[in-house]
Amino acid sequence: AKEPARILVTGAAGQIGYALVPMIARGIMLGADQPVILHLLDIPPAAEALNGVKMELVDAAFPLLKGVVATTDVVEACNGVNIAVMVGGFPRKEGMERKDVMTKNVSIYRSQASALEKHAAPNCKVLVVANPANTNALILKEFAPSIPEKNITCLTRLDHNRALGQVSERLNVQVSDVKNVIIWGNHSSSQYPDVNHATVKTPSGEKGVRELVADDAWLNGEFISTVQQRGAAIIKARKLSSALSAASSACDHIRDWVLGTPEGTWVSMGVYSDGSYDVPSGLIFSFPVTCQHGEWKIVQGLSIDEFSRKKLDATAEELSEEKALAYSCLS
Ligand code: NAX
Repeated sequence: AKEPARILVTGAAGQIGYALVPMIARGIMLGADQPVILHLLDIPPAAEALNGVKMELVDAAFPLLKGVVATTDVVEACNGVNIAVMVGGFPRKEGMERKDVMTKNVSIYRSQASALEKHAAPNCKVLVVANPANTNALILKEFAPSIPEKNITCLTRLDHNRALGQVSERLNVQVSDVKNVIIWGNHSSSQYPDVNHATVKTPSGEKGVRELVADDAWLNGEFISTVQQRGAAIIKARKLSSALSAASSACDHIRDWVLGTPEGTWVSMGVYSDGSYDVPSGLIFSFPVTCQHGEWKIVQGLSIDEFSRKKLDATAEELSEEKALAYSCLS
């Protein structure tokens, strides 16, 4: 039998946490043969609710779940973890300046970076979900210099999955037959959902999404804005932000990273830019990646047309500005 993997979920008393922890405990993140020990962190005002989540995890009697550490102590939470899913953060409230929200999150991610660096298991893989996700991940990277930069990522898989979903609805095909969309850049409305290399499995072989949709105006317009604005549409409908889809895509992100992407398929992950596709290095930027043996690699050599170039540059520009803002918040 495998040794249990220790998985940290921060913000575990929140709504994504509530959807995510049972998925992990059922083996959706790491597979049905991988026992897990959950480390749940939240802040003192949420301690009672966090304990309630722990009670429900016990009540669910998950066979793979070998233990639950529920705590408000960041050191205890980080101790020995193999995977860290960072969902906790300070939300933007009405009337708050961007800079004030950034200051709060920079300080959270700075201190959690140090705790992870000192107490997590060697080679711990980190996924930042909390917004601003790319920049929180960048701060975490900067303040955990001994964690390899390739181990620090942010979630854009939800946007990727949303793009697959939109193509599948439009073409009336199974979502599992659509692949290789790309989310470039920031997990914000400046992200660029790109279908230029995406394909659909059909009875007569793989066909390009552009060819099948045969409506460039839709693909270059409404499709992009629907994916970019999907989070806002969910809030409008549910009066709460995306939770089950966010949790599910966080599982997808880690599963593919650890267990590998299928041959011929890539996924989108926010990773530390090495300058590929002329994206400035030193940003956490969403790229198409393949994963093997627990490591991601940016897919190289894809053609970038002029329309795409502009969109990539715009989202990179926004991330550079966010990075500068984050640095200006460091006291
Ligand atoms: P909730 O407000 O329901 O939960 C957040 C939890 O974090 C709360 O329980 C809070 O007490 C806790 N928390 C706050 N500060 C903390 C700290 N310093 N340490 C540990 N826990 C802390 O938000 P929820 O809907 O669960 O969303 C969580 C985050 O995910 C938000 O930042 C949200 O913007 C972000 N999202 C990111 C997405 C992505 O694709 N990257 C999509 C979904 C989501 O909007």
